[in-house]
Parts: sequence; C-alpha cells; structure tokens
Amino acid sequence: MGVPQTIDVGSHVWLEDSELAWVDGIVFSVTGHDVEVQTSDGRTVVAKFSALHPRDAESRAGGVDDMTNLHYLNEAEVLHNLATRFQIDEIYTYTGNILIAVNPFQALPHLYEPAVMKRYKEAKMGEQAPHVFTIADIAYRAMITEGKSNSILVSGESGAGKTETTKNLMCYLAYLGGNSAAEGQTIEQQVLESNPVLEAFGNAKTARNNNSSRFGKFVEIQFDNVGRISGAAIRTYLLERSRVCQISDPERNYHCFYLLCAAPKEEIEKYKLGDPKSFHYLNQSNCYQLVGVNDANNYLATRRAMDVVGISEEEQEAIFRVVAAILHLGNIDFGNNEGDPESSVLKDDDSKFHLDMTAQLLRCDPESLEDALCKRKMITPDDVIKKSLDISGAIISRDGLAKTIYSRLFDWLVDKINVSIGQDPKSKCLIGVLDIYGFESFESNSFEQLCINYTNEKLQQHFNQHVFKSEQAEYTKEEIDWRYIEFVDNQDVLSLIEKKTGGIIALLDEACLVPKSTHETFAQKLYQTFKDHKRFIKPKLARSEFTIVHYAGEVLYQSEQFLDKNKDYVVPEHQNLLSASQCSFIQRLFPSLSEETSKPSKFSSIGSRFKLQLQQLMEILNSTDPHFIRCVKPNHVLKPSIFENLYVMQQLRSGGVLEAIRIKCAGYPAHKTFEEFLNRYNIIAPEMGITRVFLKGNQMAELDAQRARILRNSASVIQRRVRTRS
Ligand code: AD9
Ligand code: MG
Repeated sequence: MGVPQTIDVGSHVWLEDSELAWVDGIVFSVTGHDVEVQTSDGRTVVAKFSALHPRDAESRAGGVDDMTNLHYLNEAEVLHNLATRFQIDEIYTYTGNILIAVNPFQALPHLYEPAVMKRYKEAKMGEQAPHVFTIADIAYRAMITEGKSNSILVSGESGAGKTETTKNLMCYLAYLGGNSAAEGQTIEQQVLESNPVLEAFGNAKTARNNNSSRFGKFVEIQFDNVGRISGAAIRTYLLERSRVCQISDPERNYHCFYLLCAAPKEEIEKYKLGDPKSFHYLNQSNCYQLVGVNDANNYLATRRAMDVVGISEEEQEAIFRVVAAILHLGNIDFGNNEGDPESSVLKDDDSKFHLDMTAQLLRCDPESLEDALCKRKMITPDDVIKKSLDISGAIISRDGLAKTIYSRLFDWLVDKINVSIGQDPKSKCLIGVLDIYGFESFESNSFEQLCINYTNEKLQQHFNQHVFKSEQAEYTKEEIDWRYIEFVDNQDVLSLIEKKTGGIIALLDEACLVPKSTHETFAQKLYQTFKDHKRFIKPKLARSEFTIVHYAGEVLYQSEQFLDKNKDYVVPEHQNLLSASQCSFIQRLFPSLSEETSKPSKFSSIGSRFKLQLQQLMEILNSTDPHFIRCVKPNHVLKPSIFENLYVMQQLRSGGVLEAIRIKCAGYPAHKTFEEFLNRYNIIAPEMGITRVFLKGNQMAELDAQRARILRNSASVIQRRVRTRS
C-alpha cells in the first residue's frame, strides 16, 4: 500500500526487507516514484513507495499495550511493537479487544501466580497490563451482568502456545468461579486435572512442538446463577489416529506409551514392557526422551490426575493394560506360509510371544486374535470361507486394529471425564474455551491436515465476521457515516470443502462408496469439478495431488490415503474379537453392534461426521459472545528471547491479526480521542465523532508530513533568528 503524498525527504519510514521483514530508515531523496532511504543499519537503498510504510519516530520506548494506540496502524509498526515488548518479557498486547500472546518459551511464573490473579480480579478495566486473565475476566463479568454465554477462542499455529494459554484461562476461571467451601474434589479441580489426562493420551512431540495437541478441544464451563462453576463438558475433535502406528524422526508417539515404559518396576514386569526402543510403534523414530521432561514422574502425575477426575484404580489398570497391549500388537510381524505369497502367518517366535502377550492383555483368545489379524471371512453364494490376507494386508489389519483400539480408548476417557465432572442441567450460562489444532502445512499433507485447515477456515470466518461487526458498531455508536467496507471473505474456500453436493468432502464420500474408486479417480474427479475454482489448483503433471488456496496460504495435499482415512469402519473380525473380551472394560469399548447398524449400507465417513461436529460447534459459538486470543510463535527453535521477524510477520498475516487491522484500515483506522489528537496536532486542524476523531488510511501520515513541514520551517526560522542575532 503506497502512500506517496505523505512520504517526503526527512520522513521516518519502514522499508520492506527480505531478511528482517521491515527495517527502519530516513528518506534521503525522492525522484519520481523512487525513494532513496538511509537505513539505520547503514545502507542506502532505493525503493518504490509501495515498499515503504510511515514510521512513528516518537514511539514509546516500551511500546504500546494496545496496537490501536499505535500512531500508524501498519504491519511494520505492529511487528516492531510486538518485538519491543517481547524483549522486555511483555508477551501480551491488545489489538482492540483481541489479545495477542507471544510464546515466551520460558517459564514466567510471576505472570500467573495467585497474587496476580487476585490483582486482576480486583482491578478496574484498563488498570492492569494486558493478560489472558483480563480476557477471562471480561468474559466472566459479561456473563454475569448480561446473563449471556461467552466463548474464548484461542488460535495460532502449532507451538504458538494455545494449550498453555487455555490452561491459564481455565485456572483463572476456576479461581473466579471456584467453590472453596466444597468438600472433596471440586468441579474446578476436576476440570483442571482433565488437562494432564487428555494431554497424556492426545498430545505428542511433533517437529513443531514437543507437546503438540493432536486433537481439538472445546471446554464448556457451566456456571450457576451466582457465578459459581456448576458443571463442565469437554468436546473433542478428531484425534490423529495414524500416529499410533506411524511416526518419523524427530517426532514421538503419544506421551502415554513412554510414560508407561517408565512406570514402576512391578508394572513393567506385569506388562512385559521395557525399553521403548524395543517396540516397533516407538522405534520408527529416534526420539524417545524429551528435554526437561521426566516420564517416570509424569506417569505418576497422570495416575494422580486420573484419580482426581474420577477414574477408578481398576479402570486405570485396564487403561494402561490396553496401552501395553498396543505396544505388543505392533511387534507382531508376518511372513508367508510355506512360500505362498497370498498368505500370512506369524513371522517367528518373537511375534508369537507378542501375539500371546497382546491376547493376554486384551483378555482374548490368541488364536482368534491371529485369525482376526491374518484372515477375512468371505461370503460366496454357496458358503462362508476364510481367506488369508497377504503380508501387507495383515500389517494393515494389525495397524488398523491398533488405531481403532486407541481412538476408542481416547473417546472413553473423554466420556468418563464428562460423566464424572457432571453437567449442570440448570445452568443458563457458560464460558466455552476453544483450543483447536493450528493451521498446518507440512511437506506432505494428508486428510488430517485438510480437516485441521478446514477447522481453521471456519474459525477464521467467525473471526472476520466478528471483527467486521464490532468495527461497524463502533462507527454507529460514534454516529460516523461509514460506507460499506468489504473484507476478504473465505466463504469460497469453505464452499469448496464443505458444499453439500459437489464439495470435496461430499466427493470423497462418493468415492468411498464406489468400490472401484482409487485415490487417482478421486483426484481426477476433483480436477474436473473444480477446473475453474479460484481456490483450487491442479499442480502441473499431478495425478493425485491438489492444492487449496487457504486464507493462510496454499497447501498441497497428497490424496493417497484420503479414501482409507475417511472410512469410519471397524473390520467385523476385530469388532467380534474385542466385544468377546473377558475384560468388561474392553468389551465396553467395543459394544456389540445391532443388526441395523452393522449393515454395510450404513456408510459413515469421518469427513462428514467432522463437518457435522464443526457445524454444531459453530452453532454454539454463534450463540455466545466471542473473545479472541491469537497466539504467536516467535521462533522455529522453541527457545526464549529469539524473535524472528519474518516468521512472526507471516503468522500475523495469516492468523488474521493484520486482516483485523486491514478491516480497520478499510474504514477509519485511527480512532483518536480528542485529547490525544489535539496534543499532537494542535498546530494543524478532519471528521470528528462524538468522543473521537476518525481518520482514514493516509490522513494520519499526511498530518504528520504537514506537521513536520511546519516544525522544520519554524526550526529554520528560529535557526535564522539565532544566526542573525549572533
Ligand atoms: V499445537 O497446535 O497443540 O502443536 P500449541 O497448543 O499452540 O501447539 P503449546 O501451548 O503446547 O502450543 O505451547 C508449546 C510450548 O511453548 C509449551 O509446551 C511451553 O513450553 C511453551 N509455552 C507456551 N506458552 C507459554 C507461556 N505462556 N509461558 C511459558 C509457554 N511457556
Ligand atoms: Mg496445543
């Protein structure tokens, strides 16, 4: 966005830079469209106006705690402000009512201790530095005074700090609405302790975050009519199943596997566990330990948290027995039966040992387990026969079983926690806290990334609509005439993915129902259908890949496993095996299906179910007043005190922060109170509202240019006078 009329010789500017994003400098000369800038790092650069932003040379040393108080609301100033504050451990900054939280990658206990909570609770609005507590406080107070549900939506990319932020929010809400007089486990303690339990089973180390949530979570905290926490419900979204049997360097499997391998000796012996390196589901990656994390302690902490959320000793034993069974299951390997390539049998004695262990832990018959892994029932017109799977079929069967057991276990945990905490049917108000997986774009992106990015598109739309609406409301309040402001709408990407007929999810379901479909025929169908869609790209020479132009950038998806991953299907042999388990806990994970639901015509897909879940989530969110927290990851190396400008810039751009600013810029970006305005511009004199002055995009910089000219002229007059006198 160029601002030619406002940039003059002597202007302080930000110059776009390929390494630093923006570098500061002073305009030395202007020739036509070319501007010569002397940068603060000693370079002379000739640039176009479009590569410059005006810079506030009088900005405060410690930055401003609300970006809307920045003199110039442009991305260079926003970035500079965040960087300045980050260096002095001020990790929170507002942009109007959106809170930006930069991950400090170091413990800052002084920010969260009980005395701080007390201070925030007793403070009047605007008295305290920006904080997550303020957001929780505003949501809580609004809920009490208006009797309306509120929600706090935390977003940001992987490792940006969403989960930590959510935990801090929940701690503060528990503090505000806690019932200290209650005996035994309080609801708020149970709500807080649900976090370590779900993290042990749903988080893992990834390339981006040592404690990455591999599921989405919406925690609904219910309050009674005097504002005390009276119940809670946790909804989770789409746990990443593939991780259970497939990981690569430098990632890890779900934490619980390593915790169990570090359990006290008796348990290790009972489950015949030991070194994580000896298990196929763990040794595909060379990473076993996390720096600064003690798995043995965490195992005990997880057990204690399970006690608090109401999981009995017996249930805990069954849960970890299932976790151990999955590790043994992964070590069952297959070979051919006497050279027959169409068949599969246990590979060796070692596999037999692990098969027996798996069966023993799952309390099922070892032969039935072997059959369920290696054979499938075929129904012919005359008979029902058992056909052997080949080796790769048996491996797929084994991994499928592991994934199914694990995801059922995770769902059981969530259900159990919900039942144990309990819902308050009389509660009229709630505060919902959303911690969803951030936008992902890896080297290879599959069905999970599509679902994750689809979720982020949905939330982005919600965010845009909200920011847009509140900006309009501000104009109306101030009786300012506003013309219709257009903002970038992502409805077209959402339609591409979710349209009922002909959207990607619908086409995927169709492909799953047609027996001869492959990922290639599915991709061809996408290419045909979205030939002219501006959010869909068929890469040159691609046979099965496709690109979606998301709001946060382009993502190239590999469709190879889309069909399989979309099928919500448990092999009947697996189902029958486990519903016949001697262990009632495992039986309950696999309840016998009724005739009706086992019919093959009842096709259910993960994609469609996820879409429905998201729709329901959006309905809840739409009935609440939203508050937004945008988490920012300052560097790729997960270390304190490092602020990578370009990386932060990219997150601000894609995370909607600059989008929000752009929406402001589309109208009147500067909303100055009369006092602020007159202090700076009493030497010049624009449209005024009731309590504020509203200025369009360039007007502020124009005023500054005029002011600078007047100041320069008066300075030279003074200098001339001084010279004449001497
Ligand atoms: V992901 O999308 O689940 O992969 P998150 O949830 O955004 O991601 P997370 O909250 O797990 O990131 O934060 C990553 C790490 O940053 C944490 O494990 C902490 O080590 C660190 N972190 C984040 N926020 C804070 C904080 N407020 N104070 C101190 C923090 N450390
Ligand atoms: Mg997380």
